[in-house]
Amino acid sequence: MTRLTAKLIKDVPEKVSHLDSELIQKINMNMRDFACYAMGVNANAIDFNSYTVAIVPVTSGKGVIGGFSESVAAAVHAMGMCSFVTEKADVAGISEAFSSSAEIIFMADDERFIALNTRTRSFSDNIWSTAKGYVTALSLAEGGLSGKTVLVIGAGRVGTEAVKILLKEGASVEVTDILYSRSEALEQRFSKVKAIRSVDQAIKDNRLILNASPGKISGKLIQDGAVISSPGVPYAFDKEGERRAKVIIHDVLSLGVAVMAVASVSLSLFGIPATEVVAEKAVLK
Ligand code: 2YJ
Repeated sequence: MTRLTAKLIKDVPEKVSHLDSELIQKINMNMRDFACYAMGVNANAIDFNSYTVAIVPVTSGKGVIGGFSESVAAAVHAMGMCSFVTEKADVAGISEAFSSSAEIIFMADDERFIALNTRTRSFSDNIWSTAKGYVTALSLAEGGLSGKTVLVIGAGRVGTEAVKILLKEGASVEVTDILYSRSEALEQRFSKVKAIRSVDQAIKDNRLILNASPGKISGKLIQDGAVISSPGVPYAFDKEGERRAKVIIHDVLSLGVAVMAVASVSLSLFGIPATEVVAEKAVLK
């Protein structure tokens, strides 16, 4: 998975206030309603104000990313929750979060990014939440995915989760990746998945696209009227692609964080386990 950089996320706190209007225009829902819809819960049943969320900077691996914790805090705050970044990092930061009675603790190293609910002992995961959010956004923008073919670009961790969720939505899935062996592995694992060797040809042939890769996508390849949901960072599209596509849903961090936040409160309120594996089953019951 692509490691975020300070440059990639520098606009997140400022942009998060515009995200609601952008989402309303594209999928007819603001970020909070969208995240609740993705998790299958009623937004009015959650008292967002009553939650205190701490974001703990983590120094392990490649270290703290400038603005990362603040961006997560801004996205959580935009949903109506109280949020703060702990002064200390790592274990000292976790103890600070507990001492401040934070109910939910967001923290990320280079491998995982989780929201831990300290009361329920459950956690939500960024990979699953991002995949769930972007499949849901694609479905909303398209008016349902059942019986339709969706191309997933990128067979990494988000792409793989997206494939699983798309199959549950009743879509047929094509997968393409610059490493063909990765798409092939998904084809072998799931009977309704077709691996496509040529990334360019796959894009030309498909109107519905979930882009979970970090690569650039030439506008020349995009079909007129394409519906695209794109968690991949950095942003993949040029002006021509933007002109041709009916809609491109993309954000660097906030949508995934919004779904994580709702998933992390879902267990206490609705009995929905918020771990990435179990949540998938519970929500779709
Ligand atoms: O606390 C910090 O500032 C850093 N330890 C944050 C590390 C952020 N982690 C990543 O960028 C991982 N690749 C996962 C990010 C998932 C975003 N979709």
